[in-house]
Amino acid sequence: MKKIFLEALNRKSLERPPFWFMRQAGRYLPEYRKIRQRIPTFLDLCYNSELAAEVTMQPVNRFKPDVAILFSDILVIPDALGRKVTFSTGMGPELEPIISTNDIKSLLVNNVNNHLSPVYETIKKVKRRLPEDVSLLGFAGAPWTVATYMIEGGSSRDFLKVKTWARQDPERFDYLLSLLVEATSDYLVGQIDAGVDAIQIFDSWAGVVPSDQFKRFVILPTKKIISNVRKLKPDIKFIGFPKGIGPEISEYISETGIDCISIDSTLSPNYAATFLQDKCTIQGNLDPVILLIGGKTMIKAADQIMETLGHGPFIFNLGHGVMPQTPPENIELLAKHIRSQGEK
Ligand code: 1CP
Repeated sequence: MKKIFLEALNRKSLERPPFWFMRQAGRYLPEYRKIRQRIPTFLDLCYNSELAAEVTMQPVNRFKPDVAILFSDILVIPDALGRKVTFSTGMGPELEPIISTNDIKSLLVNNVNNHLSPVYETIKKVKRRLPEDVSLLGFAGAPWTVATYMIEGGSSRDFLKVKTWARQDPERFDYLLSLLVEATSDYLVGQIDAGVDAIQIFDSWAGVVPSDQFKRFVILPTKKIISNVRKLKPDIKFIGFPKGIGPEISEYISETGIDCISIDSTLSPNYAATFLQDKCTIQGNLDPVILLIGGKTMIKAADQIMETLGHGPFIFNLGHGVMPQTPPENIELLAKHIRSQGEK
């Protein structure tokens, strides 16, 4: 049986777009909250391969998307590198911040495959449970986005510490990024060996990088990861999600070597169809807030996106992650609607 997600990544146009929803597992699902209650911390859940596999399958069972995304987090990389990472409920992630060169030198760059072996177990378990036409997507955070959490010590509003550091001491910042490139490349090769079909690189905070630093801190590290991984895995497909980067998106596509660009909801589908879709597959970009409204408003907005982008290689998705307040029934309705496109 064909995996239409992989066909779209191979630039084929299809009868209906393959679809999945960014952050499709998580707190908005009662079945997720039930499992989460049984486990003391979020990272314990990420490293419990049996439960992580179950949580990966939850949205697949409910919505029948064309893709399952591995249940893990972008911050398992700092955790594997030996930084303290905690997630307290309602607080977001907290990390022991990187301050000095010694902090960088103390990172355990050779610890990744060993520390993250439970994630590889999750992948193997999910592979056994997935229907054969559903693809498994692995992922990692891009070095810039992961570095923001490591230097800020968690989520940030103004990114003051990381931006000051990158401006005042770009060589030292490059050094940190280069270690993240190596660790992330190892991790992604491990995911591919365990069985993922494709990879998404989340650069959720790419949009806060000043334009004169964009090439150095967003494009080059991503390009290096892709070329490192492709040396060992030449056929693997990559999706890039450099959220909020605006017109720099063309350079990101032509320079990094990605096969598919995931666009956020601020970029018009029309722009993507006219200027980007001849260069790579487009993924996106329904505003996740529309999923809180549901009904006709949601279906109309989804139809507009499919009409504009459905003629070329396209994967239906959201512009960013499902919000915790989302009623799962709205996603069920949307999933059914997209699946019905192939039956017309
Ligand atoms: O309380 C809980 O159960 C924790 C909530 C949660 C979940 C369900 C976190 C903490 N991470 C996740 C899972 C997760 N994170 C997945 C797999 C689930 C799926 O997609 O179905 C993925 C792909 C991620 C990726 C991730 N984590 C990103 C990139 C995507 C994005 O949304 O921009 C980022 C930035 C993170 C960091 C993170 N982890 C968790 C939170 C609350 C955050 C964001 C904090 C912030 O806004 O700065």
